[in-house]
Amino acid sequence: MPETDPTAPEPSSPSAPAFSSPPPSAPVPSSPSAPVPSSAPSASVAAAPYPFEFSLDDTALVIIDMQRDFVEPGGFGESLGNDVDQLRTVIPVLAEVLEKCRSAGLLVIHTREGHLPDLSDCPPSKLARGNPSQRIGDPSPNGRILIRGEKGHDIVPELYPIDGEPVIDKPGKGAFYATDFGSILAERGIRRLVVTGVTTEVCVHTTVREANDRGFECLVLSDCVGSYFPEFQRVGLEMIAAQGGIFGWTAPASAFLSALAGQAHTHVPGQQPLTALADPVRAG
Ligand code: TIU
Repeated sequence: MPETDPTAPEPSSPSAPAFSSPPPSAPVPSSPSAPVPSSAPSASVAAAPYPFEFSLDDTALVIIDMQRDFVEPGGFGESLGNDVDQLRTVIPVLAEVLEKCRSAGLLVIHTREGHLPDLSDCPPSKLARGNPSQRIGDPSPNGRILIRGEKGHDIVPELYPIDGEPVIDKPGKGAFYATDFGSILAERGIRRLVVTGVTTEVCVHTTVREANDRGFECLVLSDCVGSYFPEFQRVGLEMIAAQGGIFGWTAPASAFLSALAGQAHTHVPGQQPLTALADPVRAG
């Protein structure tokens, strides 16, 4: 990549208007969307570094960016030089987790990384970063890369959202930045997140770190998150649970599903139907 002069004006796409970052938020209260402790958790997952406890009514399954642009050839992931097959291995395991969570009445939230067609929400630095073979907004077999409304931007069919499941469209790597993810969690009394999706060291990590700082407890399912790099997958998971769970917990899907199965048997559907709370929300 050619040397760049840091004092030179930002390169810009001819059709892209000036990037406008979201307005600075009002002074941050001590904890803007801080989860309020509810009743004692009723389920326990065998996790690292110690058991992760949760209840059906205070926990959401979060599926991060399982979009064609990351897991299919010709999209954003491949344009960055990655082998997308590495990520597809999570799909069948995650599909099972999704089905069991839906059956148990757990809130399910999906995210998608992407940008407005005019790229006004895409920082020029993100557009230029990495000197990719194709840039965000360029044409691809699945439409314009990482642009909302295009086929490549959408979620893979195996994990497609159903009515009532919020879909958070985010311009960044983290799910909280410039979205209403935090307010949706607060409205629904969610304080724990079971986190899945791609990629482990980028959007999963960023979201878990953002959530951790906001007071949420995160369990990352180790075989439901994927990286283009096996080493990053291993180390990325270790980082989360290190230092006594500095960012959260990790466990395989099987451990979470065992705990969920115990809950599903004791849960009385209809008493507090979560689906009634889950109005269709297409955030963003
Ligand atoms: N490049 C990479 O590993 N990931 C991303 O750009 N986005 C997400 O992780 N979703």
